[in-house]
Amino acid sequence: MSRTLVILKPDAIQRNMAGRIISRIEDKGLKISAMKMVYLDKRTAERLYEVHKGKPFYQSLVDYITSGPIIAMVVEGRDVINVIRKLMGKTNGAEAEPGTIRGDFSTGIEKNLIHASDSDESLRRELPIFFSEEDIIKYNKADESWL
Ligand code: 3AN
Repeated sequence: MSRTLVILKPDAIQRNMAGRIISRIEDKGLKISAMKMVYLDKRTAERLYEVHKGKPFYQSLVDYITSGPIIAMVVEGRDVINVIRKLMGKTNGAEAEPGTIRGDFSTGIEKNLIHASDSDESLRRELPIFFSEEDIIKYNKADESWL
């Protein structure tokens, strides 16, 4: 079992898609072990997106992610970083494959509904922005032995 950080971005909340996106995560057999809705302040947004500092879309990205509440989650499962990246689809919703979250629900490259850590290194940097170890709930699910 491994972990990843998933963020449902402001457009997911505003477009009433949080439930559908969470369902896809559950349907895949992944386990949600922490979840909270937060309003990111500018400083935290800049920390989350520090790798993009200097890129032409950086300021717009910080404005967007702070424009409304988001839902942050810790998701667990086998090879979960890669599995979630596949469920999300390509960054550009217009190019993302049908069947993926972005491919089905987004045509945006910036407003693309969901973020997930793209590597162990990103996870180590991003997860503590939202959750401490005590926030992550340790529990067994009834379907675990079937996955
Ligand atoms: P991903 O979210 O697929 O990991 P990243 O990490 O390359 O993609 O980009 C982080 C976020 O920055 C994207 N989710 C998107 O909101 C925004 N972004 C990336 N590339 C662009 C771009 N060319 N124009 C505008 N926004 C972008």
